[in-house]
Amino acid sequence: MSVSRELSKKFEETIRGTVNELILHFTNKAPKGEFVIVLEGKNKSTLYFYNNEKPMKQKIWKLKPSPDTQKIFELKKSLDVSKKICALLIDRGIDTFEKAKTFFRPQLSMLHDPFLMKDMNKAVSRLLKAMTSKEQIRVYGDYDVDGTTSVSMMYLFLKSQNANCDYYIPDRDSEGYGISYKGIDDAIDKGITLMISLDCGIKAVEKVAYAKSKGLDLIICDHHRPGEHLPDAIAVLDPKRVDCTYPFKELCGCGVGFKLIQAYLKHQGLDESMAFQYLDLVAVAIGADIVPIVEENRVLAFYGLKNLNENPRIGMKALMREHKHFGAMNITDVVFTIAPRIKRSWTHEACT
Ligand SMILES: [Mn+2]
Repeated sequence: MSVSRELSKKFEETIRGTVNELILHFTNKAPKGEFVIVLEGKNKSTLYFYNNEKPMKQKIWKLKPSPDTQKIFELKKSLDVSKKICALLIDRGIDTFEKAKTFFRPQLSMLHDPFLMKDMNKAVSRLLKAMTSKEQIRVYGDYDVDGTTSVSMMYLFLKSQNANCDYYIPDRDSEGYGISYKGIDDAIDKGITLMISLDCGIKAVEKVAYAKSKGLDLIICDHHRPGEHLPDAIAVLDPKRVDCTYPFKELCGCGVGFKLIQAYLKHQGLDESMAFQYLDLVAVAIGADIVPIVEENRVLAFYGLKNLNENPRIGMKALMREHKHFGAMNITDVVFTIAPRIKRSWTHEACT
């Protein structure tokens, strides 16, 4: 018996029931020749069909063992909901009354202190300096949904605070993703002295150094994983920085920008709730960027959807106009209705 046959036989022997049927279903469809099955991860398996040319990869889901019945019983007693729901909650780490309350009733007071984010103090003082001395500020984004909603949010906020600002979204074809030399040169030509990058910038080490040499300061708001070196910006806000102890790592770019707004308001002794009007934009970014909707993202998305449903801004209203769904918009509607329309706008622009 060949190695691959032996492996597949072993695999089939170790699994039963539905999963086994699934495997048989796949194996029936497998191209002629031998196949190898490789197991990976805790809850996910990966099947490789080998057909002497290219391995074809498919993923299947393995069933997680049911949670402990005693645990289910205890949670059922405190929540008074069905056993099935209790089991699903425990599966997701929600195993106490308090955790369930947080999950079902997210509160804006649960949002973390924005100053817990590394460099937030530096970002706020530089922004404040630019605001008080009426410097020209540029909001620099990305062409995807997270990037455009971030720019929209930051631009609207700065304008509401009477800032001298403009915005810039790079052209996908000629400039590509992230901070571009063209964007920097254009900013310098226009007398801009502070640029806030959103959803990009964490890896722009050379470009940020170039901007600095030309007298253009940068505040970076990003959520991508940093490279080996951080750019030499005035402030680098990114919860994925290894030296950032911010308690939640999964914010989207718009979420990081939102934290800067929150911090600015807090620092100025202004009502933090002024930032909450932008949560519709944050919710759209959360949905479109597929960041996990847990913890702080869940609070942001919950209240963002509330804004979208109860008091949509004019642009969002227009994007939702053709929406045939009855009842309230949920995050899936956002992903399949609003996000593609925002995405379409830059593809469209690039075609004209
Ligand atoms: Mn993003």
